[in-house]
Amino acid sequence: MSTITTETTTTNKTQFLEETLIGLKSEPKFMQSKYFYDEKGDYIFQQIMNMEEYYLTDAEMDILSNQTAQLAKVITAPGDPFDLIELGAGDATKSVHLLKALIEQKHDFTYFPIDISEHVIADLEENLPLKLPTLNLQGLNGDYFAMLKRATEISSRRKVMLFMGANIGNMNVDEARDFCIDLRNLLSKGDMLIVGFDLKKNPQQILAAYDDEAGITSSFNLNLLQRINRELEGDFDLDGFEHYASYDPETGACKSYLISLKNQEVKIGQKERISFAANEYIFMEISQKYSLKEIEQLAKSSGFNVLTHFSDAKGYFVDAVWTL
Ligand code: AVI
Repeated sequence: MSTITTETTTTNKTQFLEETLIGLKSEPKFMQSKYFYDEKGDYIFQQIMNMEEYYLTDAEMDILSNQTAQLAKVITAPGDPFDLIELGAGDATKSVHLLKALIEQKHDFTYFPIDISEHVIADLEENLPLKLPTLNLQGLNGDYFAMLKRATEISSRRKVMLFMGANIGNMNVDEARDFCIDLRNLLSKGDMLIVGFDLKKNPQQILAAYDDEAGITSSFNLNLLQRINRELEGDFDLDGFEHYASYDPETGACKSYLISLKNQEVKIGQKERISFAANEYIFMEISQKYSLKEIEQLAKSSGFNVLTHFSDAKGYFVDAVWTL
């Protein structure tokens, strides 16, 4: 039997409006990539993950589907019940391999998927029990840290945290270190953290993943302007902005922007007006790439010990296993 409970804290409209205005009134302008994921954004992101150019999904799937037994061995101990908490669970297509292996090996664990998207948690609750009827599942919808704290209140068992899909790349290196320190502060000795990192590689290959020919990534970015139009009474002219992606092989920072194609003024809500000069940019997202050495430095600087890492056959991606 699966036990399903959802804790819902809806990211409200007021916060979306406030954070949008802070970003658009800043110089240079920016938006927060967490707002990409409304229902349409979730759908476009699924399309991105299926794109030929977006190698990340296949690479991590290769690790999860071919090295599950080894991974399960590293994170478990006989007779030691634990909680498996996944930050940004998405549709769990990758983690389902691990869940299956852990169930088959008869480990006593509860799976807590945490996601900021209501749709994602609702879908998981509907679909996971169909695939894994004996899974103990408790979906948590909301902010990562609030929900992680909630999970630690619900259960005091050893924690194994999953933060896969290169989600850590959507923070710059300093933010990633602070984020890992905050995680460490909520964890205890013996707990583990598994983090997915996209590795530095041929710059053309990285750039193509974020600037695809069919324009799917472009529509992913532009959807945030549409979301503002839909939810915050905005009047962005989508033809007035163009997607631009860049990759710096030195720093490993892959960045995406929307460029204003003309001088224009955009209304948001009843009283806000934002001016854009021709060629002015809005910084939309970072997708940071790492070397193995940089991953180790990140673990150490945030107080974790490196246990091991799993890499895909092509050497594109790494799931690093850290402990306290
Ligand atoms: C969710 N995240 C890891 C994706 C990435 O690769 O940075 C988001 C994304 N943005 C554009 N394409 C994919």
